[in-house]
Amino acid sequence: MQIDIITVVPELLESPFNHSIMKRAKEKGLLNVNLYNLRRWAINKHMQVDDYQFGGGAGMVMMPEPLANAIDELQQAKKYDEIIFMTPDGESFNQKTANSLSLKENILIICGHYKGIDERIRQKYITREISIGDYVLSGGELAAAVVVDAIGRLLPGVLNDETSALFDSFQDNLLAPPVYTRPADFRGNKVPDVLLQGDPKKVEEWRHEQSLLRTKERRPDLLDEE
Ligand code: 6GU
Repeated sequence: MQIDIITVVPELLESPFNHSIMKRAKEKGLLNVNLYNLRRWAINKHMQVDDYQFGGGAGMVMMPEPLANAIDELQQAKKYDEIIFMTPDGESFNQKTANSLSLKENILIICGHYKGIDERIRQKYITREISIGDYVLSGGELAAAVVVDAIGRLLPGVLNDETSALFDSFQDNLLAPPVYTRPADFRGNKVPDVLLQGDPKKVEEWRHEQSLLRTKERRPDLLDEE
């Protein structure tokens, strides 16, 4: 899978994909992330990519020309399955969205800054608008890192059996059960017996029960979803 990202702050996205699981995905050739600095398509020598908004009001807006030129140029090299704009007024990102995006070949992500991007770009180019939650970040970069991480770990071959995504929280609308490692007795707090007894069927039942309990307590809303 190929993910291209257009941003005015590529520095913010340089580290997140170079460690741990994302690093492995890259090394195995399963995920390739390219960062493009929007200023490469700036309209003048001041490297301008934003301007005041018509009608007045605080905050700058990302201009249409640099974005349109950037997208046009990148689109000449490949056909994108989705052109995603990261924005707090987009659809809420969740595991279902991550699952469906992980099946795509080529994705372009536009990170917004300031007050956002000119509406005409949204209408002409953007196929999907995504928010990572009901709070405002100073730009779309950290949100894009979240989305790329969530997608990347789902690509076949990125995770091994031990880290398999099948048992993640949310994969079946349930939160993950509690987990324990050695020692079996930590300062008088013991690991539940069932996990020490070695009966895989009982372990499986216990985990499912714990998942349900946890979800009822913490996220009852998940149990109402289809
Ligand atoms: Cl995608 N962008 C910004 N700027 N803020 C956000 C967001 C995105 N998702 C939640 N808050």
